[in-house]
Formats: sequence, C-alpha cells, structure tokens
Amino acid sequence: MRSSQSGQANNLAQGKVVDERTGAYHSEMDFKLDEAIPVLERTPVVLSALLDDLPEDWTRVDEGRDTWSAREVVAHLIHGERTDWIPRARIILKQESYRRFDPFDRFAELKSERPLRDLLAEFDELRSGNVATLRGWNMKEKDMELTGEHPEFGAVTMRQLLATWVVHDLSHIAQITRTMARAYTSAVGPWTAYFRVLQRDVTQ
Ligand code: NI
Repeated sequence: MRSSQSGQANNLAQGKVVDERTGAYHSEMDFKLDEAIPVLERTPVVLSALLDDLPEDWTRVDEGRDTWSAREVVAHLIHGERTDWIPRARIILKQESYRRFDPFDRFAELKSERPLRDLLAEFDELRSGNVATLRGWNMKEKDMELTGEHPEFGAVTMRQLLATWVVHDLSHIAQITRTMARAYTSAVGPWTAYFRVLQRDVTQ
C-alpha cells in the first residue's frame, strides 16, 4: 500500500529487506536525486549545530589509536568535497574514454589545527557549491546509469556514487555521535550495559 506525504509518492519501493542470517529486516529506498540532495545539504547544518562552540574536549576525544575525533571527521569531509564526490561525478558525466577516478586519500589533511568553526564554515561553503553544481547539471534518470571506473571496484554508476555520498555523510555523523557518547563510557557507571554504542565491539 502506498501512502503519500505532502503530495509525494512514498519511495519505500523495495519494502522490507530481510537479513537471512539473523532474520532481522529493514526497509530500503530506491535512490532518487531529489530525495538525496536534501540530506546532502543538511549535513553542514547538522554538524554545525552539533559541534560549533561546544566545549573543546568534545571535539577532540577519539575512540583510541588510529581513530578520529569530530574535528578530524570534519577535516576529512572537507577533503571529500574538494577531491572526491563532485570531481568523480564530473568524470562520469563527461563520458570521456579515460574515466578512472583518482584514489581518495582518506587520511589527507586530518591534522589541521585551524579553529573548528573555520573548518565547519569551509565545509558548509564547499558543500553548498557542490550541491549547486549537482543541481545545475540537471541530470535525468538515464544519467544515473552512466559509469566511471573506481580504482578498486571497477565500473560504478552515477547512482551508486551519489548514494555513497549520502551514506558517507550519515555514517560520519554516526561516527561523531558514537565517539562523543563513548567519552562518557566510565561516567555513566552501571548504565554502560544499556547502550550498544558503549560496547567496544560496536563500530557502526
Ligand atoms: Ni569517510
């Protein structure tokens, strides 16, 4: 059964997807650009609301060796705006004979000591520009099937790249909130047992 919200058809097209191993299910959505963009444009707002002007320790705690603090995640997101999503989408859209992406350096520019407010402002500005570029391309459904070549995965579609951009945002927001929650692992005392996020083996 389809329900509608503010005149738009519901897009829970795939219905429930069952994990055969555990029997658990979740529902999924088909990728639609006009549903993806509103998430992409909210991420800087979400991060600024969460992090700007917070007592600094919250933004510097991490989850241990080789893990990232909130500051480092924001620096990583800035790097993605400059070098990953839109540059790769542009390579796909041009459909020239050489369509291989440059590898994305996940560890570039992480250690910036600039004020977090500057990092958040830069991320906001870059993302606004990139969303404007994405909208300006005015891509159609058929453009979503165009492909580029990922250095590890081989052929990937525009649809997959843009869906990955959204999931990348959401997973880093989850990472930041998880890292912050874990800073109080000892502080909550016995309540630790109630929170999956405080169990050290939970990484997502
Ligand atoms: Ni990432």
